[in-house]
Amino acid sequence: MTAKNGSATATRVKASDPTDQLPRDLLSREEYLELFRQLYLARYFDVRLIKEKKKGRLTGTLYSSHNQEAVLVGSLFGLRPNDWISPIHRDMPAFFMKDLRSGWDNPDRMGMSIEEVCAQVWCKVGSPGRARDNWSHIGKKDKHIIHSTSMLAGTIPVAAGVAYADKLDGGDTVVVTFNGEGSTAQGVFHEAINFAAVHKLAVVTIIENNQWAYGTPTHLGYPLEDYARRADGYGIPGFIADGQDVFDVYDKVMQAVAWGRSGKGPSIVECKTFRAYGHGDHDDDRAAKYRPQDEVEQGRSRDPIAIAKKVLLEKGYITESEATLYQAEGKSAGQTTDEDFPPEVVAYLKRGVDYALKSPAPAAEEGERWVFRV
Ligand SMILES: Cc1ncc(C[n+]2csc(CCOP(=O)(O)OP(=O)(O)O)c2C)c(N)n1
Ligand SMILES: [Mg+2]
Repeated sequence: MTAKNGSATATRVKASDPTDQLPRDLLSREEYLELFRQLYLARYFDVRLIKEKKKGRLTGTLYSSHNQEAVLVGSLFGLRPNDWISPIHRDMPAFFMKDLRSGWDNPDRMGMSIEEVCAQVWCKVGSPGRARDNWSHIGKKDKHIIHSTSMLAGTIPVAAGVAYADKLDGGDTVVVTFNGEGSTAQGVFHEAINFAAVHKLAVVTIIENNQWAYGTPTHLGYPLEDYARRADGYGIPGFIADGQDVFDVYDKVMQAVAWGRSGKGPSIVECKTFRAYGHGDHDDDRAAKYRPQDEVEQGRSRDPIAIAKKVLLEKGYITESEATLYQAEGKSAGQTTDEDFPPEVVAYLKRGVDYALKSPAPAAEEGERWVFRV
């Protein structure tokens, strides 16, 4: 049994030979610090958009990933540039955080630019979706990002297809799909993972178990405690990660990725986390009523930035005074200031926001583009 949103380390099926060494043990001090910096970046993206909307400079619904940043950062960090991902509504930072390790400002890296993602959020001409939507209905084939869809779990069959094609071509890329725990009840979730298991496809299904699917709590969505047990039905590994601990997420996802890359097939990684706000910001007020206050306080008490900071301190990778420099942890968007984040993080987002604000909206005639008449 694992605690809800607590430290969870059990692996139901061993994916690798027993060894004392964890994937994180191979990371350098600089890589630890980069993981930490990326947590701030994902948090600041969220905070900044909420503030822009409050200022009246942004419209459209925001689906916050606040408190779930370790799932995104830890899952993406160890991927190769050519690996594929399929993010959904909860994972907006993933579009620009994919392959960030190849250089935040590297134009050739295999991820979207911060300018593109901000243009998408502001519905401007430079947006991948050409202003048809302000959020995650985007993808980019040449950057190996599968187009996101609103149909929950709908990208897993596409991921299986991509992995199948790559396998037929003799490749060894891995496809990582992101899904909420609620989406695991969809029929297509089972069909796609079953297909991937039968054909031993390198598909890693991340289940972001944030305890809520809109207004439905997990006990009304699944009768067992651990969603990783979905894996049992397909005979594939089901890992459980503490979704608040970026290093634990990294370890589990890297084991799943290694399993897939070596040709052994798909796996599931359940990351136990907690949704900080409403389903989207339109739901914030309702969520404050349908979720008990003490549950929310407990769910938000283990901030991924604070947990990573403690690890860095223990390892001697940062000093006590460096640890107090930026203090975004434990604060909701309205409680933070730019001083709570590293200046390079603030500057990076500013670049995207400035680009979006000064970009024009697409011409009205564009509305007919991609509209097909019969
Ligand atoms: C097939 C399908 N059914 C219902 C919806 C409406 N819907 C959108 S998000 C959502 C909740 C998703 O919960 P979960 O999968 O846990 O992801 P989370 O939002 O918690 O990250 C629902 C019911 C949908 N988009 N697609
Ligand atoms: Mg959920």
